[in-house]
Formats: sequence, C-alpha cells, structure tokens
Amino acid sequence: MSLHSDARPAGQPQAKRPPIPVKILISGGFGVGKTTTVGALSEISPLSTEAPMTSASIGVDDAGVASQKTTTTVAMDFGRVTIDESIILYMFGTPGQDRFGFMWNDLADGALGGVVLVDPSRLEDCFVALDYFESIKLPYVVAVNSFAGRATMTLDQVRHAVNVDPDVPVVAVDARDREQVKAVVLTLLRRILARAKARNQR
Ligand SMILES: Nc1nc2c(ncn2[C@@H]2O[C@H](COP(=O)(O)OP(=O)(O)OP(=O)(O)O)[C@@H](O)[C@H]2O)c(=O)[nH]1
Ligand SMILES: [Mg+2]
Repeated sequence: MSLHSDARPAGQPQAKRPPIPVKILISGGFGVGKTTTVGALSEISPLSTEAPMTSASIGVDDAGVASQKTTTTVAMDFGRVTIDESIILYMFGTPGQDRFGFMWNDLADGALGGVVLVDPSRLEDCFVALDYFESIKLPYVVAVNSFAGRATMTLDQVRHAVNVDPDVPVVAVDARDREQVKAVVLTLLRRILARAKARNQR
C-alpha cells in the first residue's frame, strides 16, 4: 500500500523518519459494519468492546431484517494498519447506538478524517455521522455496504439520497473484505491530503 512516490534525488540515502501516526474514525449507524471494517483491515488483533444488546435497544435499534446481531459496540473499536513506511493508520470505530453519542467528541479528538458506512436499506441511519463530520469539518468518505445485495441502489442514487458535496467520494465496500476496506481507506487518505494541500495554498 503506498500513497507516495519517492521524490529523492538519485544517490541520496533515504532519510529514516518514524512513520506519521494518522487517526481516522470508522462511523455510521447501528449495525452497519463498523466493527467488521476495523477487524478486516487491522494488522493487530482489533480491540473491540462488544457487549450483549440489552432491552434498551428493543424498538430503538434495527440492524435490518437479515441481522442475527446479539452484541453491539459499547465504547469503540480500535485497529492499526501500516500504510507504507511513512504512515501508520489508527482506526477508531464509533459505537452505533445513539445513547453512546457522548463518546464521539473524545473519539474524534485528533482524527484527520472519517469513513461513514451506509446501509442503503437504512439510509437515514447515516445522517448522525454525516452531520457530525460536517459540523466538525472533518474530511470523510461515504462507503456503501450493501450487505450482499440486501438493497440495490447505485452509488449515484446513494449520493443523491444523502446529499453530500460533489467532492465527497462515495464508494462501495464489503466490510468483510480486506482489499475493499483498504481501498476505502486509501480513498480517504487521498482526500485528507487533497484537503490539506488546498488549505496550504490558500
Ligand atoms: N453480508 C454482510 N454482512 C456484514 C457486512 N459487514 C458486517 N456484516 C455483518 O453485520 C453484522 C453487524 O456488523 P458489525 O461490524 O458488528 O456492525 P457495527 O456497525 O460495528 O455494529 P454496532 O457497533 O452495534 O453499531 C455482523 O453480523 C457482521 O458479520 C457485509 O459487508 N456484508
Ligand atoms: Mg460495532
């Protein structure tokens, strides 16, 4: 995985700098695949804080008709992946239930960007995350997790429905597939870099 081309003049030894830590958030509605996403890409055993769902979620949280979900993330997910020799990515998954929303400010502290996972069969669930990222001006990408075709919507239809800016990437992902999650994260890192460059030029 690499974001950079090596721009050193020929013959010059490579400077050994420690990799830059980059923190990102993996967010979205309840049961949309945040914990699965972090686990798919992490090169360390992901830390997760799964707990059995309690009666507090009955009638409040709906993970979709096909869901066998019995646990939920109550604090956060944490995973790490080396992007290349210059970047180490730390992924923080947010809890899905609204009642844990008070955690978000702490989780977002120091984050450079975020992924908003969207299930097209429960589109409205992503708005809390979208609104939050917009409000703190965090660059983000929208990743559409169709749960093997549970709902069929084109990426353009999702973009239209969630009404994000034209420069926000909207991409497809199967949260269980490491390569697809990796592609989403690289899209986010490119967006973070592009935003940072645009800021510096102002
Ligand atoms: N078919 C399919 N199932 C998925 C996919 N992503 C996640 N799942 C399943 O969906 C369920 C919920 O996934 P989680 O990763 O726990 O979702 P979450 O967003 O972390 O859930 P909360 O933390 O409770 O909000 C699990 O049973 C996963 O195995 C996917 O891309 N395709
Ligand atoms: Mg979770």
